[in-house]
Amino acid sequence: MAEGGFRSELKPVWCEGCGNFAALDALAKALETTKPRPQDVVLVAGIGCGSRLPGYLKSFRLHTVHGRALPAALGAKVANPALTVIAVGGDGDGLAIGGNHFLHTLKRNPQILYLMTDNGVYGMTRGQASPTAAPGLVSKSTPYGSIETPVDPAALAITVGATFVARGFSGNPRQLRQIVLNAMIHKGFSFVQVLSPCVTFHNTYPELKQNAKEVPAEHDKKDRLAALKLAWSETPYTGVLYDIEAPTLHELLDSLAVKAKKAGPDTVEGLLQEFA
Ligand SMILES: Cc1ncc(C[n+]2csc(CCOP(=O)(O)OP(=O)(O)O)c2C)c(N)n1
Ligand code: SF4
Repeated sequence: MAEGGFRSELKPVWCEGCGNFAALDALAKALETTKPRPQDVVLVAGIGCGSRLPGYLKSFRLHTVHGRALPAALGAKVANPALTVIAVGGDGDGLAIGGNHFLHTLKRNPQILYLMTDNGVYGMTRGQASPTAAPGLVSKSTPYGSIETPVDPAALAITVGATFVARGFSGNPRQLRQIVLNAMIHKGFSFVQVLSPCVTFHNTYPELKQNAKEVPAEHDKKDRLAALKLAWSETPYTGVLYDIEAPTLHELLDSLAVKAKKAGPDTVEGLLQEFA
């Protein structure tokens, strides 16, 4: 790959210091390492600051509507399984309006990488509380403090059935690069929550720098309960939490096709007789 690698000619319009820069860097490096051809890559996003990320990389890009990155990504993958499909977006995009898609895409285990830039607010619309907003967060939409229980995206992903779940932090770019690379080569759906501070409306860099810890080396990534405990912990653990092997959506669809072929017209006839 030539100098500049996968980065496009567009300059990010993010605020200086925004956590999204580290997510962009990690994804660009993972693409430069795994070396798909840019024309074989589709980056899909909804709407938000994090959702601008695909514009800064060389590939096909789908800038869809707010919350719909995952169904569009799944559509692209089903239409052309040979593509490397990557979805990106904020926690509002993926967990509020897009929450339903999050659940149903994960549990099908398609070969898609999903990078969620989680800043706990709606950055693009000027800092309202998002689904991951910390309890008590004072924002434009929660002037007396948020009274809701925050969603933990990594814990949710482990519970719902993702086969690769990791949490990175923009303030730990070395680890984030490794996480995104591992996610890229995982077989099946890989979910990476990036703790990505919005320096303009909710700057969590200082507290995350103080509290975030890397997942202990002895953690068994195949142990779902252990992964869930780490994800749920008061300490924001970063690293690969969960990583298992399971049939992908396409493998399952292929096995269905084989079964349908074997069954042949008998089954169809049998079925028709039932309705006769
Ligand atoms: C259907 C629809 N509803 C609402 C909006 C307004 N809107 C644009 S971005 C956004 C939220 C952005 O927050 P998030 O997805 O967390 O990304 P961030 O900007 O924080 O990266 C909202 C509510 C929209 N564009 N479309
Ligand atoms: S508003 Fe927040 S999330 Fe959006 S670019 Fe600025 S710092 Fe980043």
